[in-house]
Amino acid sequence: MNPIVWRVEHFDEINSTNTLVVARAREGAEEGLVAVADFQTHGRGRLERSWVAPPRTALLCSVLLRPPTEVDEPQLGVAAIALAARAALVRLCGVRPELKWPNDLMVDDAKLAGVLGEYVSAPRAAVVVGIGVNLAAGAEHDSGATSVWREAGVNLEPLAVLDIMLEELEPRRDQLNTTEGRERLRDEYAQALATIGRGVRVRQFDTEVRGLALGVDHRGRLLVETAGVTTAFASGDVVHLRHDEVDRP
Ligand code: BT5
Repeated sequence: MNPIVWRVEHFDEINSTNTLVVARAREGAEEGLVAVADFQTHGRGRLERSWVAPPRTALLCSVLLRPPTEVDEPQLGVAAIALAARAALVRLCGVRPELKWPNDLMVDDAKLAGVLGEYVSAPRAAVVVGIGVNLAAGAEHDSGATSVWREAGVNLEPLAVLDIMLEELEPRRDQLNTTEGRERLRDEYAQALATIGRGVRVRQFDTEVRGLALGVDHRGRLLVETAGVTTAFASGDVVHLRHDEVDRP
């Protein structure tokens, strides 16, 4: 296993760390490139949504991974960085967010962090995973968001969180490289996902499915059972249903 060397590039201001790292991936940059910014002018969520954080209130970073070619979608990379961020927060301040499939870190139904995974196919397969973690007061985007400050009353430095998160990402990045490793990563992901075992509504493009989230498969796709039929979702927006909503059509 090749040890990874993280090469961190720090920007005071940038359009989006994901946009930069995707561009570098297309230029052939090696695995391990990390972009971190104090502020993003065009922070991106999924599906053209925006990610908003005032200057220096959040960890805003993106990482370039080059897993083997059988990993041809970003979801396991999303899992790896979400789990690494969660482990870093536990170590630094005791906050243990739950993961919500596909890309949220949540505390009591409020969004603490979001992950954006992008797959780049040429010139060589790459997965770019970016994460925004709300740290200081003011990072909370709206009433559905929270921050480490709000949850734990501590001010964490973005670069200190990045350091520990990269330390935690290293073994999970190794796992991405082998079939057995990916199984272990999948198991850790399934354990951390509050989505599993819940009634869910999954919206993908213009379709909506309601069912029971059974688990995640070896590619990190969400398995949802509806009327005896199991569907695997590679992407989508998920709503966790309340227990009293589960059986109603
Ligand atoms: C995400 O998308 O949650 C992915 C967010 C990824 C952000 C990181 S920051 C570093 C890197 N560079 C980038 O340009 N992006 C990545 P999604 O699940 O689509 O959620 C987007 C929605 O989250 C928005 O439509 C808002 O409703 C909400 N939102 C925006 N800013 C937020 C914040 N700071 N905290 C909580 N929710 C926020």
